[in-house]
Amino acid sequence: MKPLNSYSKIVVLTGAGISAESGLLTFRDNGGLWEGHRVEDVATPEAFVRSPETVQHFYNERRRKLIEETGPNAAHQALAEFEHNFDGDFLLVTQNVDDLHERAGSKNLIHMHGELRKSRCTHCSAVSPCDIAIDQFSSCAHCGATNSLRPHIVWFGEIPLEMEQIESALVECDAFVAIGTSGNVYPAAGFVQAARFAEADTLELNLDCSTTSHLFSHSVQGPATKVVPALFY
Ligand code: BJW
Repeated sequence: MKPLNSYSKIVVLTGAGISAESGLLTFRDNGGLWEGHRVEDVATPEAFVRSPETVQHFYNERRRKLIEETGPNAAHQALAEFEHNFDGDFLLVTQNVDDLHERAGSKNLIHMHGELRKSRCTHCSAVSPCDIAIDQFSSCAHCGATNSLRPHIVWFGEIPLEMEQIESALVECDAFVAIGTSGNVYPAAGFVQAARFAEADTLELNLDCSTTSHLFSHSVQGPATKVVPALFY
C-alpha cells in the first residue's frame, strides 16, 4: 500500500478497538459480555421500553466514566494530526459513541451510532448536549417535556446517522481504512465492499483478524496506539 498521504480521498472507519487503550471496553472481546450485559439487552429500543431504568443507568455510567476518567490516546491523536496536515479529502466515520476523536482534534467526523454526551427527546426529537445522568424526572431543554429523554444512541434496528454523506464519500474514495472494528455490525461492516467497488485500496488495522479481514487488500495487526501512528504520519 502507498503512504496514506499520497491518496486524495480517504475514508477512515473506527470501532471500539481504537478506544480500548483509553480504558473503554470493547463490545465483543469479553466473552460477549459488555460491562456485564449482553449488547442486545441494553442496545435495542425494545430493551428501553422493557426496562428504561436499566438502559438509562447503563448509559449514565458510561457517560460519567467517559467524562471523568477517559481521554484520547495516541491513535486518536495521530488521526487528528494526519487530517490537519492532509491536502486531500478526509472523512472519519466512527461507530463509537465516545467523544475521544473530537477531544483529540478531529474535524470532519461522523458519529454514525450517535453520541453518549447528547440526549434525544422522544417527544420533539430535539438533540441536546448532555453531561449528566438522565432519569424520568429529566426534562427536554427544547420542548419542556418530562420523562421523554433517551440517550442519543443508534440501537439495533434503528437507522444509523448521516448514511447519505458516508455513502457518497465511500463511492469516491481512493483509500478506505478500518481501525479496531470486528466487522460484526452492519451497515458499517459492508463499507469495505463499497470501497472496493469504488476501486479504493483497503486497509484493516486491528489487534487480531476480524470477521471481514479477508475483504481487505492490506492488513496490519497490532494495538491501535502503535499501528495507527506508524501509518498515519
Ligand atoms: C483492537 C484493540 C486495540 C481490541 N487495538 N484493535 C442480519 C444480517 C445483517 C444485518 C443484520 C442482520 N440482522 C440485523 C441486522 C442489522 C443490524 C446488525 O448488523 N446486526 C448484527 C448483529 C448482525 N444492524 C442494525 O440494526 C443497524 N441498523 C441498521 O442496519 O439499519 C438499517 C439501515 C441501514 C442503513 C441505511 C438504512 C437502513 C444499527 C446498528 C446499531 C449498533 N449499535 C451498537 C450499540 C450502540 C452504541 C453504544 O451503546 O455504544 O453500536 S452495537 C455495538 O457494535 C456498537 C458498536 O458501534 C458496534 C460495532 O462494534 P465494534 O466497534 O466493531 O466493536 P467490537 O467489540 O465488536 O470489536 C472491537 C474490535 O477491536 C475487535 O475486532 C478487536 O480485535 C479490536 N481491538 N483492542 C486495535 N487495542
